[in-house]
Amino acid sequence: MLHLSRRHLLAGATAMAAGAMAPRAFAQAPAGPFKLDPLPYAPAKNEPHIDAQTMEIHHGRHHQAYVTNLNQVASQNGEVGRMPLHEMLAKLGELPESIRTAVRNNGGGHANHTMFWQIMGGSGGEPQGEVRQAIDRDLGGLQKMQDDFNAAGGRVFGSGWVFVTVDRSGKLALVSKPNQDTPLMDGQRVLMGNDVWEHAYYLKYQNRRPDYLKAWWNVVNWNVVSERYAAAKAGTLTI
Ligand code: MN3
Repeated sequence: MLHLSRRHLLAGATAMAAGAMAPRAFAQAPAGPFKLDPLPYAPAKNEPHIDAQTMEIHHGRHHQAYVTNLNQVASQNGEVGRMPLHEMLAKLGELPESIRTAVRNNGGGHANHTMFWQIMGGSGGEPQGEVRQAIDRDLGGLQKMQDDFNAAGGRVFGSGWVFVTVDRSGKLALVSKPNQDTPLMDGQRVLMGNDVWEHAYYLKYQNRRPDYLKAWWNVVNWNVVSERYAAAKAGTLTI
């Protein structure tokens, strides 16, 4: 009996190893056209404010799922993936109704998280230069902007995001969205944003979303935010 169990275990392990070496076994999950970029830094880079395990699960499983689901939709609908993601999200109403919700949720999720990883991995502090001037001019200064941003994030009922949008003239505004909606769906551009889904903070902060919102500023990469601001004014910022 023991011998049999051991043989079964070995057979199972062999099959798993073979499966891992044979990607064709997973051909039902299309590889593109959408791709999950690796995190631009180690998962522990945002410690202690955002723990490494949260980063790994959030990027490798949650974001991966949005990409996988979006590719699934694309594999059945030629028009999905033929235009850039930000354009498709701005034209959701032109997509067939049967796939609109799937593209909204998974395309929004892909765009939001792609932005999110970019603007983290820094060491917080204060922004400099033009983006700082814009924060002072349009959002009442850095402290007020952070307070208002955190308050808006705290008010999101259930899952969603809080964003700072930026227009072609460089003007900033604060906006929150439910689920995986994004200002891209309104034809706007996102300077930066924070994810207030529980999966973004629950392991470390449990129900204390305000603590997470406050701590998150310690990992913002203001250099990347400044680059996004310059790109927005140049008309080259997409997601
Ligand atoms: Mn998320």
